[in-house]
Amino acid sequence: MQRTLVILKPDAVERGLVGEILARLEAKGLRFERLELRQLDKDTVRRHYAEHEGKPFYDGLVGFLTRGPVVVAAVTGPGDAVGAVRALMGATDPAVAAPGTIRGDLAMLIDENLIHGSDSPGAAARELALFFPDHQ
Ligand code: DGI
Repeated sequence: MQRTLVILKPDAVERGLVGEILARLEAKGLRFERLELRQLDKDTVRRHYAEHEGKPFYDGLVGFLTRGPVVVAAVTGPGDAVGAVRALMGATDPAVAAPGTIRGDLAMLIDENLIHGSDSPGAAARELALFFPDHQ
């Protein structure tokens, strides 16, 4: 079993796509150990996206992730759960994300690309500790 962190970003909540996106993850065989609607604060988002600090889109990204509630989830599954979520998400830029993926089917803009999934097992461990510090 492997674990990963998923965030359904504010655009997913605003557009009423939470059920659709969670259904895709569930149908793949992934399960939710923790699942919570949460308003993120800027400090948490800055730490989560620390690797992007200083880039031109960083401030906009922090503003976007804090503009309304998100769904945060600790997701698990047999085999490569990290890779499974990344494959379902599709490319970062929805303009080039493949049809059949969440971003490819449901989004248009890189600034509002619906979903975050950890990009490696190491990142997953770090991000799960940040968002669910009491989760073993
Ligand atoms: O893991 P991803 O979300 O696919 O991509 P990432 O970790 O490289 O970037 C995190 C988020 O930052 C991404 O979902 C959207 C935003 N981002 C990344 N690169 C760009 C960007 N936003 C803009 N406007 N321009 C970029 O080049």
